[in-house]
Amino acid sequence: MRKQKRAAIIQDMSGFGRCSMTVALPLMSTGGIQCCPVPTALLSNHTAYPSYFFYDFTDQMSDYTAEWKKMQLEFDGIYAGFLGSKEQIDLVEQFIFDFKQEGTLVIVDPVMGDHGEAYPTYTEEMCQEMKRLVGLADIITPNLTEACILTDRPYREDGWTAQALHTMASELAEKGAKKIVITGIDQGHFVSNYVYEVGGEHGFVRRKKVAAARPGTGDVFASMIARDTINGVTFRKAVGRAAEFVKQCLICSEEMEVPKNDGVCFELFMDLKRG
Ligand code: PXL
Repeated sequence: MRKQKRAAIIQDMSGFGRCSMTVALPLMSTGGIQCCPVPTALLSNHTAYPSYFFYDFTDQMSDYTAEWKKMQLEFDGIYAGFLGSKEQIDLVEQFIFDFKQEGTLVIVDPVMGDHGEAYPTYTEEMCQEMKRLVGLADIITPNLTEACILTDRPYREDGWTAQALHTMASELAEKGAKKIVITGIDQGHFVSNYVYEVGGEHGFVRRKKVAAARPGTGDVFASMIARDTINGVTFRKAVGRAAEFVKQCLICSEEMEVPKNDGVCFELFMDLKRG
C-alpha cells in the first residue's frame, strides 16, 4: 500500500516576507508531504525589516507537542529551521528524542547568521547549543557563515578551496551530522554549495550567479532539500534541484522587481518541472 509522507516542521511563522514556515509549508505540501507545523514564534514580518511584532511561543511548545505524543504521531521527517532562543533549541532536541524513529529523517537548517556575522539574536550560548543540535541531524544545510561559527573558524568571503571546505564539513560530520551541504560559497561568476556525505560522495554543486541573495532564500533551499530527501531523492541530486529552484526564483524576483526584503516569488514556480 502506498503511504503518504508526513513531516513535522519546527519554525517561526512570519506573516510577511516569505521565510521559515510560510516557505516550508507550501513547498513541502506541493511535494505531496503532509506537513505538521510546530510554531516557535509568531511575527508580523521577519526581522530584516526595520520593525516587527514578535510573540514568543516557547512556553507553549511543550504542551503543544505533548498532545502529539498522546496521539502517538509518527513522522517520516522532522525539519527545524530558524530558532529564537536557547530554550527553543533544547525543545527541538527533545522533539527529536520523542519522535525520531528508525526511518525518520532529521533535517536541521542551523539558521544563525550570514555574511560573516551571527544574527543579533544569536548568543554565544545558542551557538554552543546549536553545535549539539546539528549532531542529532541526518542532514544539515549551513551557509558558509554558519559552518564557520559551528566549527570555530574565522569567516572569510572567498578563497575557499575544496580541501578547506572538506575539512570543515568533516568536522561537522564528527559532531554527528551525516549529510552536509555548505551553501552560498561565492566563486566569481558562480555560487557554489559543497556537498559532503559520510561514507559517500563529496564535491561542489555550482550554479551561475544570477542575482544577490535575498532574505529567505536559505529557507527555500533547505525546504526543497527536506521535500526531496523525505521523498527519497538522493542528497546530491536534491542539492542540485534546490540550487536550480532558488536560481529560477531569484531571476524572476529580479525581473519583477520584488523588494529585496520580500524574499523570492517562489509561488510562481511551484509547478515547475525540475529534472
Ligand atoms: O530566513 C531566516 C529567518 C527566519 N525567521 C525569521 C527571521 C529570519 C532571518 O532573518 O528573521 C523571523
